[in-house]
Amino acid sequence: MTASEAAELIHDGDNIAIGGFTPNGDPKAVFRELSKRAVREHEAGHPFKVGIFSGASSCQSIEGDMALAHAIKFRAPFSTNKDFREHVNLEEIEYEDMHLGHMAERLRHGVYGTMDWLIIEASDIVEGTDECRLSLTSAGGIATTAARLARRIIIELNHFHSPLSRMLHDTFEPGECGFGRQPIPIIHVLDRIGKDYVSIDPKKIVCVVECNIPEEARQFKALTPTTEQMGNNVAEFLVADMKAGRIPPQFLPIQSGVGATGNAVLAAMGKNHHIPSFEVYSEVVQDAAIDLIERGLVKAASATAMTVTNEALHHVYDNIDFFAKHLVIRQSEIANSPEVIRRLGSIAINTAIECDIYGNENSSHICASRLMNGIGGSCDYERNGYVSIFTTPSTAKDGKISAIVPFCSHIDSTEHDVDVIVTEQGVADLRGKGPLHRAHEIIENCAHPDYRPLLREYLRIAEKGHTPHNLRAAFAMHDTFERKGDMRLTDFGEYIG
Ligand code: 0RQ
Repeated sequence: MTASEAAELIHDGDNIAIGGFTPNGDPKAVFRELSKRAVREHEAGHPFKVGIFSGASSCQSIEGDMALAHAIKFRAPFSTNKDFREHVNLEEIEYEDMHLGHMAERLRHGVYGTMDWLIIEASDIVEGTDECRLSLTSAGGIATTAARLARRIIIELNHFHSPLSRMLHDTFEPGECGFGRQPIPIIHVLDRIGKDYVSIDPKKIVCVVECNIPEEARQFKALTPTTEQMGNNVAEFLVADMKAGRIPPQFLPIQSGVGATGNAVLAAMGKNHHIPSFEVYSEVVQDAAIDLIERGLVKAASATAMTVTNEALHHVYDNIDFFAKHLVIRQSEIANSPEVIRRLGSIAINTAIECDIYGNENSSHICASRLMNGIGGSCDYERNGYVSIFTTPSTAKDGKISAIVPFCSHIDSTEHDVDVIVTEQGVADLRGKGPLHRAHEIIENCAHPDYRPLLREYLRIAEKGHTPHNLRAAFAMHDTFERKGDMRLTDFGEYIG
């Protein structure tokens, strides 16, 4: 079928599960037609909105164009798309921002109702009478579970990918809770415990759409002195922890989040001569990780997606025999499993929008109300990691916003799940410290010098207690930014009289 014929099969109100994870490995051809169809339906006065369920964020052709077409009724579990966020913040789309590691289980438990469709990208299909074996492309996501649960399946056979992509995959679905569920038997980063394909009931396959479409991968922002310094600070902190005997000499697997900062942190670790070659157990590998694998600085990597540029992806395909020995792509339920993260002792490194002086962290909302992206897999890793690190530049928007605030305007990882905060200014190690000790550490080591006097003043006006706060002034810096456009203009006197 053509992509537009396939798009005609979808009905208003349908729930669509998709393959892929981040902008990589997503089906693109049918959604490019579906968003056009939604516009036509709306012009003709017909309602047309669908639910979209995935492993993580997706690409412009899916959540961006469908949001612009006013065609998303519900979306979970993550997004990094500007158009999508705009329509969520207009209260047009219901979006559940949730842990990526829980998504497959929620689908199994029917939390989102029936999945009318799975639209999935493949690099190859091996047909059989009882089973079709589908080779995934650059991501694992929720493919195995969604293929089993969806009523009907559309496969995009995308020749942009190498059919050999299959060599990277390990698909495994855990048993059901309450029925003697077995442990997930991953002991080492590269352990393979499942199949290298997704098994599909041929009766469910409605059509195959052939295409040749590059990934809609983002280009990474170039390293800046700030991101490089944050990367160096993380690397030096980890070296000191290794010297102190808290991290064993063979090191522990690293998890590094999405975005420019995550990429910069990994690049800085690769440059630090005191860090031995290490392993990665993460939800995504970005370009920096691919480079480090090739240079032998990363010995083994496990992820649920290659969130890489098209150049890096083809480099992997061209050298698949090498990369298949060093990289495995899993289902997100396994990559983000608390059990496995805890067993391996992953060091979690994710990016915050803001942290407060007691260590609470916000990675999803701007000034409380407005969605940025979401939590993604950050809490899966931060809650269960061996050491839980959040990085953030100390300021945003040319210094008008401090990333260290008295109280986070939205909280994703609580102070109990945050061990270390790193900015370009320095490192606050919060382990073994009470709230006031933490506050001094964060203000003096991580806040930008422009904001340290304000944050010290906040502590002075806070009511005495275990975690001192002043309820009238806790959001004064945010409020001042909203009213005057610069947090540096905060006058706590205006709030406490
Ligand atoms: O805005 O794009 O207009 O310049 O946020 O910030 O500094 O470019 O950094 O690309 O690493 O993104 C937290 C959003 C950071 C990301 C976040 C503005 C800033 C800029 C982007 P512009 P940077 P990054 C998931 C793992 C989710 C949690 C996570 C993210 C834009 O890393 O989505 O890591 N994390 N999950 O100016 C107002 C502030 C701000 C601010 C930054 N305090 N107030 N704006 N910005 N701080 C992995 C998976 O699950 C796949």
